[in-house]
Amino acid sequence: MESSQKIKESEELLLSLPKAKGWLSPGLSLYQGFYCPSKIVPNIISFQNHFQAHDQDIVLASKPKSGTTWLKALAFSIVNRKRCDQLSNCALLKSNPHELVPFMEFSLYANNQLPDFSTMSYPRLFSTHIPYESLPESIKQTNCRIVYICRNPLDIIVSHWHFANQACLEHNTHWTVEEFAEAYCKGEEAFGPFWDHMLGYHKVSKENTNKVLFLKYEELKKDTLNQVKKLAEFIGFPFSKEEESQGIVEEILKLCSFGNLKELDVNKHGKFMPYFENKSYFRKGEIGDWVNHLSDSMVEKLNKVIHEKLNGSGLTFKENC
Ligand code: PAP
Repeated sequence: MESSQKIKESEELLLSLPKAKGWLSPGLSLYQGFYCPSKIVPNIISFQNHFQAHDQDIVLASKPKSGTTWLKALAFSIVNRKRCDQLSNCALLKSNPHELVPFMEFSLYANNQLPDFSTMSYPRLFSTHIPYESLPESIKQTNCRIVYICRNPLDIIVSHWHFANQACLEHNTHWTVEEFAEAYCKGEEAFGPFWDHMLGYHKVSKENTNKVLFLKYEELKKDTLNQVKKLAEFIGFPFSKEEESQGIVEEILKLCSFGNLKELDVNKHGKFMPYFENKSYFRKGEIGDWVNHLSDSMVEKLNKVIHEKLNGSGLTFKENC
């Protein structure tokens, strides 16, 4: 349990932070340059103050709706493929990927709890939506590895909008897709601005290829086999020639495929957080669904922001035109 003094300090800090409207009550707070759902600011502070990374740790990082659930499923099955004698016994069949690879800020450090890591086996798999700059120092200083998954912002917006409206049904609020996109243009979105989030991890992935592997949802969709092999190698669990010839890589792709995960009982009916049903993490799983939801003028506006903010960085999204 976090000390009462620290809890009081976090609450006081939270009150002092600039605020923005967010779909998840009570909105967003600007903390260390990023907009964060206000209710989890204390969790982030606690994570920053207490977490001690180990060299073998693997951290999966992303902006919401970039492919986190898929990446969790893939990393979990890659790391555990030898622990369960057959992939058909894999825990993924019984648990949502978010339960198997917990979020630091939403799960492990929630409710003023300090997690007990003693029962976790190595390598430990964690996830976070926090920008690189705000990660605890020990994650940056140790040899622990970070895998970042990025996605076309237009698809992120549409995916997030659907997710929010589903969750908001219980709260009687409704956001139009235009309101959502406007908020993204201003950077006033969970863990945004999205450009700072993406560029932070992108920069480190270029400077230190051993530290951050930068994946794109679109590339993972189009060339899943090679991207998954790259992922396995980066996290220290490469596939042997023998495994490749036995078709283990393909088995993992199938296990973690959208169609397979979506149809599992646990993902059709379970709940992993109070508002969010497991099924809300599996909507369409496609590239380019934004064409069905964003107006031409909104796309133009978003593309202008994307171009201005990412210009010169080497990070581009081909699918926007
Ligand atoms: P989170 O950040 O809240 O965990 P995240 O998993 O990053 O969400 O994003 C959800 C998106 O990934 C959804 O996209 P959509 O709304 O455009 O459909 C979801 O459908 C998609 N997704 C989930 N699992 C998979 C998968 N196995 N393969 C491909 N896409 C997936």
